[in-house]
Amino acid sequence: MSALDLRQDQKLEIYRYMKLARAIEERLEILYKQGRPVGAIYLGWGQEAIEVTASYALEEGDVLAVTHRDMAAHLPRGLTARMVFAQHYAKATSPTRGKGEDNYFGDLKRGVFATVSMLPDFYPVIAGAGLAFKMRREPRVGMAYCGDGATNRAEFHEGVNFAAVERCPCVFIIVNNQYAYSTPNEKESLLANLADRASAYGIPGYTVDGNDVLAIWPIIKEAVERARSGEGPTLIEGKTMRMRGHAGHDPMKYVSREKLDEWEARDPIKRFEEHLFNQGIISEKGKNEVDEGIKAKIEDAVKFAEESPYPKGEEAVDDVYAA
Ligand SMILES: Cc1ncc(C[n+]2csc(CCOP(=O)(O)OP(=O)(O)O)c2C)c(N)n1
Repeated sequence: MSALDLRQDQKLEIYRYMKLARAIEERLEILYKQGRPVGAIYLGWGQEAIEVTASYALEEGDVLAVTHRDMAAHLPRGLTARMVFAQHYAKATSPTRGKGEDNYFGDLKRGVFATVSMLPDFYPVIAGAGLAFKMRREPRVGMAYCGDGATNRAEFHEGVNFAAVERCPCVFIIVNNQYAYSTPNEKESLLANLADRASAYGIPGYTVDGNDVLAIWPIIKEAVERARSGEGPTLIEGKTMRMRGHAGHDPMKYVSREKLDEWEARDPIKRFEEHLFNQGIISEKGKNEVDEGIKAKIEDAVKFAEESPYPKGEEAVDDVYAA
């Protein structure tokens, strides 16, 4: 067995993170409709395989920078359901201590940069983090995520090109969920595979089924190791589908029922669960235990968020920087 094969315990961990992400979003969607969170919700429902498997390949000391829809990617880094709900409620106990809402948060102690709104500004930032690691001769890796739409912005080009030229230890993930808000892939780019752009930067690029943990893992793992051993960055596109609107207010009328049904049949959690059952890695009893554990975690996290205080007025400008 090589590092490119997932061990059973790793498979179970990825499975738990994916299910936790889905359960968090299921509850967030309900709470949003009840007007409980203070801001928007950007769900990554349906994207859990690429979201979780990519960041799971990082190690302690590595850094991760993700965007508005990538809550699931935070979980393998140790961010908790309590943090996610407290953040959406803008409570004093949240990672931004009530100064932000939705997925605009991070935790430097866990190597996760706090998300910024502008897309894909984390590509150049991660290139910079990679350059710092290289200059300090630290065996650390930086990973950035962005969506398919974001790849058409200048920062994407600047970030990937700089990292390529400087051989920065970076892994760039494109979560291709078919749409940028209501704009479909074919109106964003003429390329069938966005990872083909890698050849323009002289680096390896891979397009992978973003709903298949087993297909994603070896490609990401190899890219992380490649970066760590000084061979430079890799661009990886995971093809997936956003199964909810751009944000909570969007009924997604621009996507046909047939298309959603097609992707529903490829649901990443159901597919991975089937694999775990077929391999005897999980039983019905084991699955129920996972579900019960997650249910308890969600109840605890929502209660924690609901009961936490809002920040005090006099803390309004603490840790706030303005130019
Ligand atoms: C530079 C910039 N322009 C516009 C926006 C507003 N905006 C936020 S998300 C989004 C769509 C992004 O699409 P994509 O990159 O495919 O990611 P997805 O939302 O599908 O996950 C837009 C236009 C932004 N955040 N930054």
